Amino acid sequence: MRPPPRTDPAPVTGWPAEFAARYRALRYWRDETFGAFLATRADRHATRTAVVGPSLHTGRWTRLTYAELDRAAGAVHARLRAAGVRPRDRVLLQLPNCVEYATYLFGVLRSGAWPVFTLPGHREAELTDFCRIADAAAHILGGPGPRGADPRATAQRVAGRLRATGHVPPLVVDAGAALPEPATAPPPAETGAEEVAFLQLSGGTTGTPKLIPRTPADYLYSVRESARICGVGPETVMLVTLPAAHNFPMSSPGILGVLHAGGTVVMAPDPSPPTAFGLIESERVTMTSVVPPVLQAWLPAARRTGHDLGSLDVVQVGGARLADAVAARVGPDLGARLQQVFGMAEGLVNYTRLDEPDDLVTGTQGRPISPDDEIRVVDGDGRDVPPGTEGLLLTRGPYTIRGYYRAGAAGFTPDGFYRTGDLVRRLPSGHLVVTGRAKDQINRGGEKIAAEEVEGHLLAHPRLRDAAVVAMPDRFLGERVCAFVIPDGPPAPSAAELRRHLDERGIAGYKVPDRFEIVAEFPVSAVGKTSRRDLRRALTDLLRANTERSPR
Ligand code: OOB
Repeated sequence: MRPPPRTDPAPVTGWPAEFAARYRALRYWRDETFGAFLATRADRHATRTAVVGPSLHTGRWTRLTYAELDRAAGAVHARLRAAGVRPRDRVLLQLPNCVEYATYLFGVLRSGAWPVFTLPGHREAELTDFCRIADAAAHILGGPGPRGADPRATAQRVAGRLRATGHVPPLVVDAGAALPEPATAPPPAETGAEEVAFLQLSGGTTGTPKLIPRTPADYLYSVRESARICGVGPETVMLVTLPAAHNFPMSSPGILGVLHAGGTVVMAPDPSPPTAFGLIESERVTMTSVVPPVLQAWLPAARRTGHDLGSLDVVQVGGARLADAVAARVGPDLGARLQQVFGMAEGLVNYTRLDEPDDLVTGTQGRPISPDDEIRVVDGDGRDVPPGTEGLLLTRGPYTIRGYYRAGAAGFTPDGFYRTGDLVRRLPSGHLVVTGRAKDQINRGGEKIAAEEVEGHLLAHPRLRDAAVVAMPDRFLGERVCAFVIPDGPPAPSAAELRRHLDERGIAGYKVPDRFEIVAEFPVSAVGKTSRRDLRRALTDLLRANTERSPR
């Protein structure tokens, strides 16, 4: 048994009472909790297939009906309870795409503990941060980790780091182990629909990660509406190719939207064309969600594949900007309808609608889910720009948070608008076109990387005086990571040595810079700060000069 939690969850900045009352009156917010969510579906669709995918436990391809998923979630709940996990404890959920993703997700939710949606690629640096911030009671893991790493060994290193700072390490729960008899399942914990139920990860812009508190009331509103907008029903078969922890495959409409409607979720172990196309054919997949680089790999492969992709009706693309020209190829090459999705784990999700004309579907990133999503497009001083002009996107609404977990309301305006850091243009139809970004974040094929976080790790190198991390344009991933570093005198550490240093720090592989530039100084802005914008410009010039020198 663990000792009782040392700290209660710190207050979460919720919606002001008058907003909450309005969202309730409009029936956006309802009483449904996640424990009830699955039980109701299991009653309604008992014998239908809920989840299909590889099993960590048996190593075999596995199908679970709604009744079986509900029973397995009950068994997970029993297991967690026996291990001392209590309602409102925080539990890291770190699994590859597999059937256990669903059973453990619903098992944790049923127990009333809060899943923290970590990615399979996260390593000891990220996991230790999450454990410290959330005071995690348990860490659910399984399967091989990134590049074949053993997640149990990673968890041991996390435990060592936590002990060194006086924190109690989380209990490790192996999702590959056999579950106890389902007969012992305790009833779902009694938690409220407007209480926090889980923590999503923010893409982040600062040195410390931010956790996003979401409630059943706000999240399930976005799930129900997403399912409706995307035409999800009992016949939907959704292929999950992105890591399930991401907000996009989780809820837009994702796993939850499909289970809400009685459809089937197919867990793809990887998004490569052979794996994905094989599953589309064998499972008669009707819908999937991908990031632009995955789509770009699929399009040419679809033209020469021997697999029958005829069941595929809707391909959702989001997480990063989709080029208009690539968007236009979805219909011809995949024989499916495109839906663009511009969302964020903090809340707001925009969709192009399935019945909208081609120019809106290929040329915009959609419009908000809710009539009560408030959108402002402002200049640097916070003043609304004229319609159609580029500006910073601010938003608030019935499923957009008002503050991060244990972080107050930093990142929000005094009247509760979330500062997305995205640059957009708004069309008269309400559609948004994403034109750029004004936040220190790199979007590497949909994976978000906070510049400051990587800089912090680089600066821990004894022979670096300064580091600045910026986005580098990339034909395939959209952006990659470039680190400019100033050595502390000669000889400068090599790129290989800096990579080794970051590997020893234990950061996720996708955050390790793709390129290092050793420089003597950084350009500075008018206020004397390192100008990342000038660095990006210098990098663009450098890359252009390189391609001109070595034409292919
Ligand atoms: C999704 O969520 P996050 O939290 O990983 O990242 C949010 C950020 C946005 O602020 C924006 O910068 C970028 O990702 N983004 C896009 C985009 N979709 C997301 N930028 C341009 N075009 C798009 N279509 O990425 C997310 C959450 C729910 C649904 C879909 C994506």
